[in-house]
Amino acid sequence: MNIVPALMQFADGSPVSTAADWTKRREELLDLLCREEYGYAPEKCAVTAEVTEINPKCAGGSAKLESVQLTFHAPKGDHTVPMHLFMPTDGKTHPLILLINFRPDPYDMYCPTEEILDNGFCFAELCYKDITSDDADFENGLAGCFDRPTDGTGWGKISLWAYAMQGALDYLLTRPEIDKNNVAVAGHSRLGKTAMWCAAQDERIRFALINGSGCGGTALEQTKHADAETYEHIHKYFGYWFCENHHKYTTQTISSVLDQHMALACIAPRFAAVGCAKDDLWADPWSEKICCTAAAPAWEVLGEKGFDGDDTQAEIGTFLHGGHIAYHLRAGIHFFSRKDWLPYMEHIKNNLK
Ligand code: GTR
Repeated sequence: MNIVPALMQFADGSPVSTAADWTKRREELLDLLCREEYGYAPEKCAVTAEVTEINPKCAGGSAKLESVQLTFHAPKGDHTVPMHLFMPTDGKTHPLILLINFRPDPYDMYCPTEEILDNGFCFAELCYKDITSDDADFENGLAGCFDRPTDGTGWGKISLWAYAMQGALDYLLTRPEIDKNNVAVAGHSRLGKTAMWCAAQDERIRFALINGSGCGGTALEQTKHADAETYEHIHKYFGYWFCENHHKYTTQTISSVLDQHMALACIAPRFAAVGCAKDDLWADPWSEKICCTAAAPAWEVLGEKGFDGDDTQAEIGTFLHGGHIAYHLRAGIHFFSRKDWLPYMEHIKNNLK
């Protein structure tokens, strides 16, 4: 498949053919994605944390739950984001999954909390609206604590949500209960886009669990199928998720500049797991699979297996996990299901460092 623009080619047209080339290409791509899609995030600020409540026995008694208040000390003020942090109480360190979710409930319909803990993970949750609202208001919450560039490259909301996940990690990685080598971020839909963009930028993250992320996530724009969301649609209703520069792109004009395989590829040589539901045509599971194929050369130039699949349409029950990018397709609709979490946890367990 000939995806334009080429992933393995620098902007000046020269080839990306060594691991050292890829390191430089990744920097170039991250800069392109900041400038033309998600917007540049604010400068890193200090984050402090306070544990305000501890439930020493939760989820059947084998884990504890801490309520943590994360305070971002930003140039225009402080903003505090609550976080739930579950940790098994067996005295061992455990891999972490950090979920950015739609609701603040620790036992939410988008996460089988007890099952995640039983699988030996620490589990942290942020609610995206506690960071900043899901609308075009750039003055509330953490958004109001920074000046936002007005030259078209200023952070969209996805970028700011991802920024807050990174701030949460600053704290989480200080916790002795957490295995720092095995950190995953997860999200669904708009928050799947967010988890992907977070992992693309942050090399502390070993696993990105990217669920139903679709347009602006892991669905390749140039291959969009009938009934799929396109850039035109997303800009009309959710333009504030992206930087203003992105609004000029359509499915037709994007091809010479960027596409979503570039964002996914920035996770190389780490691990990404892409999951979708068969009836979620809006997110376009097929274009997500093509995107995995298109991103794979980034792993291959680093000597790793990229994607153990091709660009044909998947059957229900597909779980391709022989490479660093895993892909699964389950039956059903747009949702972050237990049937998504199971392959994600398996992918992590198979690839622990
Ligand atoms: C839809 C949007 C998608 C997806 C979804 C969600 O309305 O068009 O891009 O992000 O919302 O977040 O549930």
